Amino acid sequence: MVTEQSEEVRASLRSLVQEPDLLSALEPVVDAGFSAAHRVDLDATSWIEHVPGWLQGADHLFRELLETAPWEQRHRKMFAQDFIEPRLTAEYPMIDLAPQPLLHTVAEALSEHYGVAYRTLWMNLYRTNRDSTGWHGDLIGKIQEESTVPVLSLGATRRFLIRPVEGGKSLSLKVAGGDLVVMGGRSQRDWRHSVPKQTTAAGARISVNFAPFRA
Ligand SMILES: O=C(O)CCC(=O)C(=O)O
Repeated sequence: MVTEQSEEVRASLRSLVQEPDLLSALEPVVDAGFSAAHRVDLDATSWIEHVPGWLQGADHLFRELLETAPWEQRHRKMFAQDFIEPRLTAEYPMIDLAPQPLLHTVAEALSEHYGVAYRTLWMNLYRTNRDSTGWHGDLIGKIQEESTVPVLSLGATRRFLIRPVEGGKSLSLKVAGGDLVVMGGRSQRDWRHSVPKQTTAAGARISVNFAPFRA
């Protein structure tokens, strides 16, 4: 269920935007050669790739999205109860229409490199260390056996976990602003990923998640 941007959401965005301006002096540039990419085979048919520092000067995009994306608070019904999701969410169903030109550049670089035409994106805003995403596979996994899902991180460093669908040991990546994490192969079917809450303080983080279509 989606609600309109409430005064509560607007107030929490204002408080984040008012954080001290830590904009890096670096202009935003993507590493089109993916030179720092490190791929891990999760099993014979699934993989995850971490590209540290893929977007140089990522603070500019972080700030722009914080201020201009259509953030909203979503709710979920589970067992007849209404749960407030522990994050804010925003979507650009058609990347071509997103008002931030850098998102177009990023999508084009990802499409070129991974051979997938990324046309849609959704974003999560983790306001503090208490915001999170629970274990899940993305909806594309219900439609395609194999997929390539890039997630661009902006802002604070958080842990990104992935573990087999049946449970067990998870692989943990420490993901910083400007890093790219890409899940490939059958990872949306056979694996589950999450961004857990943490006890140590963390500032705001935005994840930008790309897909070829809106699932
Ligand atoms: O925030 C992230 O890094 C992952 C987000 C995610 O898994 C999702 O929105 O489906």
